[in-house]
Amino acid sequence: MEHSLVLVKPDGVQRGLVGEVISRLERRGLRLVGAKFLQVSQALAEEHYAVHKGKSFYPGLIAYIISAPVMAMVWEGPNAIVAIRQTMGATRPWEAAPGTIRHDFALEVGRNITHASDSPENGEKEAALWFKPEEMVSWSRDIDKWIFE
Ligand code: IDP
Ligand code: MG
Repeated sequence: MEHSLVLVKPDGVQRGLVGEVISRLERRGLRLVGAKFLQVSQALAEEHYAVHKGKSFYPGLIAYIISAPVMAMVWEGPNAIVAIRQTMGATRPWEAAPGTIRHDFALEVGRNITHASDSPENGEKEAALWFKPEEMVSWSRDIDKWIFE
């Protein structure tokens, strides 16, 4: 089962879209295993976005992610990485497919509502960066057999 770190970023929180994002992931069939609402520290922001260090948008990206609280979650499911990024839509909202979160709620790449891990390896890495093992819940749902083949 793959894991993905999902963030509702400061713009999504300020715009009241936490429930919308959670609702879409729930309806997709993904299973929530961890969640917390927090103000991101400079250190966590820099570690999370280390891969983008040196890029022109990096300073703005760090300022954006620490500017207000975020909703951080770990979701799991078969093919969770690809499925969740598909539900989020393309990074640049004007390239996101209709029906995706970034299409339906965003216009600018620097205000694109969500983060989702981009590979199974990064899903595990990011989940471990944001959550302690005891903050994640291993559970099964009664409807799992109707969603997981
Ligand atoms: P992703 O969030 O879809 O994985 P990445 O390429 O990993 O996209 O970029 C991380 C985040 O950095 C994006 O979600 C977006 O908020 C921001 N970002 C990426 N490219 C740009 C840009 O060209 N200008 C401003 N912000 C950007
Ligand atoms: Mg990324």
